[in-house]
Amino acid sequence: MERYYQPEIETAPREKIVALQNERLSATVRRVYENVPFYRNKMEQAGVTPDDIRTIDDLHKLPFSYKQDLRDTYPYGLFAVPLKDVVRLHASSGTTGKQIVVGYTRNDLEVWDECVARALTAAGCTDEDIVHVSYGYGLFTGGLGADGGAKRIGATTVPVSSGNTQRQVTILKDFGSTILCCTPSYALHIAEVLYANGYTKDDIKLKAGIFGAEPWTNEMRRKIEEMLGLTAYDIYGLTEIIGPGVAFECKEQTGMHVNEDHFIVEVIDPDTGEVLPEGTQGELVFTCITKEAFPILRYRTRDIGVITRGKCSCGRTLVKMTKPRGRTDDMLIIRGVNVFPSQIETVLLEKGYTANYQIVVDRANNFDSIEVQVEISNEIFSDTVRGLAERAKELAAALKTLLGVTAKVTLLEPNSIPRSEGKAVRVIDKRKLLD
Ligand code: DLL
Repeated sequence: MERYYQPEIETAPREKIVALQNERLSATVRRVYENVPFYRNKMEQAGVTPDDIRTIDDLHKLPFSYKQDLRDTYPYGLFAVPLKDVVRLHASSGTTGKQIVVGYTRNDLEVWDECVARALTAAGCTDEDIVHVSYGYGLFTGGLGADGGAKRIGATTVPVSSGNTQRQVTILKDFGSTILCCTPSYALHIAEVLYANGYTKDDIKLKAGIFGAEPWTNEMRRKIEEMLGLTAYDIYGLTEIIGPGVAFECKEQTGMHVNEDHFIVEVIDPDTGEVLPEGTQGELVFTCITKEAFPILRYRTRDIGVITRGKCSCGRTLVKMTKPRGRTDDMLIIRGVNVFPSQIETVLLEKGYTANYQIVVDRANNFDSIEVQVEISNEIFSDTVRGLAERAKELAAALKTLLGVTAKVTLLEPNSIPRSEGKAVRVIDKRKLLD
């Protein structure tokens, strides 16, 4: 039985990882300085030369990179190799703005497969598994990323891509898939369609799910685990760094191990740019140290998390990042109070509601309003009008206690919120249209 566990890296003593990072960082910085005018200019402006970057302690001297830099140099301005050496392009449009493009050499794809193979292995995948990939295939990195990792392990890959949920259910059942890869919101939708067809978790063979690409709470995790009868693992990544596989969860399910031999992670204060100590919440910043085509330096992800280096019961020594609780640009400021959609999700699921919800934010007469729309089950829906009003009141009170702001609650009939086949849209911020 084959897996893809690399204890020489994954459980390496800290000194070994640091030595590897020092060597790879200084080589990467030199290479981009010599090959990418954008980095050379930025470093010159900051008064830094490659000779100044010898170890990871020098990292803070380098300027940050931002999504806007990718837009300004669109399409190929940040590539560090000639286009003829690039064998794959991926792109991401994001929710707003112009799309960004990244490139991979043959070796970059090998590195990527390795990162995802480690993630799948940590979730128990071997060459005997059937891996059902419902992340979208195409320019989005989810589908081909998961696919490459499964292939590296030698598992049987089912490249379904996203969409046509009825067919997903048939394939899961008929092919006997044991591992599901998709966004957590789509996993929940697949589960709904499974049950709507009269089946249960006993009719499928899934044992693990590798879910990521969007924020999700532990309450959502338990819901998916219960409905699909599997263990749900988190996986993190972003197009600009490599795609899925930057960090992955192990059996302990208390955060994700960063593939530190390929990426250096820092946590910074998003307002001042100052590097924060381990254990402090801040914005995650990544530096690629093995990528050839697109080795981005100190990339500001806007994801908010915490990193910790405590001992993990799985034996891995790779630093752990918490589930990103959201993005700096997802955080809603309602009448001065910071609210993350993930906090609302926690309350909804704890109170027994579905994870089919949407948050509508608006502004009238300079007063922000927030409305939480959530679907209720068929049983609750058949309750009396007074019963429903009571429920809405109770939920509003629970939200007020947790968030510190008053939210309007609207209970919706089952199946009224559009289902996601990829990243779920949780927030509709009408204020943006007013600005
Ligand atoms: O979402 C890559 C990916 C594909 C990751 C499949 C995991 C699984 P982008 O489309 O560029 O890439 O979006 C990256 O998604 O900055 C986070 O805000 C968010 N994100 C990704 N994984 C997680 C996660 C892919 N596990 C952006 N938890 C990132 C929370 C996540 N947010």
